[in-house]
Amino acid sequence: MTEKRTPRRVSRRDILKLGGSGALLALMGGSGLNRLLHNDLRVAAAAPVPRPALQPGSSMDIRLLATDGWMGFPGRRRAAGEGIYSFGFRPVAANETYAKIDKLIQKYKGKVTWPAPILAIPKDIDLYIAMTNLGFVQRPDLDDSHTIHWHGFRNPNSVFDGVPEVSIAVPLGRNFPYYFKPRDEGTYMYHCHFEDVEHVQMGMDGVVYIEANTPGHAYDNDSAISTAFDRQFTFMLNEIYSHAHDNLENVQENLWSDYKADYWVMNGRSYPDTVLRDQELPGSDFDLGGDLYSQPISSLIQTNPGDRVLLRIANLGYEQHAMQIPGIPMTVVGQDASYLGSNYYEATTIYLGPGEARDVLFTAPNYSGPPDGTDGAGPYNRYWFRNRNAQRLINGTESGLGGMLTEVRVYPVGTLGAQTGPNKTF
Ligand SMILES: [Cu+2]
Repeated sequence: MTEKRTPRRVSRRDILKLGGSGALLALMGGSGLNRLLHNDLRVAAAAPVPRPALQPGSSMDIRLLATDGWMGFPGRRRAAGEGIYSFGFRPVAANETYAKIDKLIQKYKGKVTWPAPILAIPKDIDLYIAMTNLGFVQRPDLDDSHTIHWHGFRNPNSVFDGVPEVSIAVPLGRNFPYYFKPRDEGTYMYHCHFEDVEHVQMGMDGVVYIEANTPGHAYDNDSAISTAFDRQFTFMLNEIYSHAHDNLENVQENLWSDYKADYWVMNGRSYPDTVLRDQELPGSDFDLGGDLYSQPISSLIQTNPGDRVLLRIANLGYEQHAMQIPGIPMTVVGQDASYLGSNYYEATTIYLGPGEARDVLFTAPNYSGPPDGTDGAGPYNRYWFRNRNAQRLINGTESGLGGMLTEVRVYPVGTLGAQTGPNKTF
């Protein structure tokens, strides 16, 4: 930062880089302070994930890798070389949590997943999320930093808040361990906050929720309206402005004020891909031996009659979305990770602005034949969980139904066993 340069225009990207490199600290304090802080950060980054000794079960280690890759949609299949270029966070297997960065680059660079993994976090634990910036295969010229910003989280210290202008960003090829102490249960979202208009639209976002201490409830102390549930499903709502993705892939400038989405997605897929189970997405075989996909999260809702179904819905698109399940009334019990208590409301349409979340419960109706379809679990009645705006039920220029749409499948009594995890389909 001390080298002499010819003056040039300083972009927003440059300012963010300064935040990530510690130069911001130099501006704020003396050089000795800066050296101390900067060196400490380097030591922290070199260690796997620094943590104090803790009781077993009271802490959790997660590692997320930031990189790029391609996503597949109807009309834009990766197998046809037409995937949509994206950025994102992907998880690593538990035995790779402490792996060296060069190994991770070899194995995962360019193998993005979208959305970022669902993080289901117990309340009151010590949570460590190590984020590693692997860089981009398609854009080696972009040395962007990344951050993790946990949207709506009450963070006592901005160091771990991930807003690069007032905090730390993770430069290319580096690690940073984020620390969180989740005390307020509910549904949140997390995303990269570096060049955030671009990086969020490019795919660096996911759902994180804090589990209540009361098993099977979305919130503790929920006497005003029960939040008990039998099954839960998370939904990350987004739109895709594919023109911007194509511009980034091809090193073209992009005018974000021209934002005009042409795909509308839940959990990184548009209908009919949304109803496929975890490993059925077509054209997804370029990834790691075919057992992990770039868009691994199914949006299919499967339930027995009478089950209480919890929908954790978050919106990190740039449009407001209005969601409906025609034929099934919904009860909104939580909003932006807060229990609504006696302010809960019944609704046929759920409105979510950008950055908003809702916890929604419904009781699955009875199964009444004849079936609307049959899948591996058996015959079912079908309901639609969809955006009420028909112009968002399309895929680009493809004909037919698509977009922000999935199915609720209700089977005869006793068909499904207990759910083993959020969004788990059978
Ligand atoms: Cu980023």
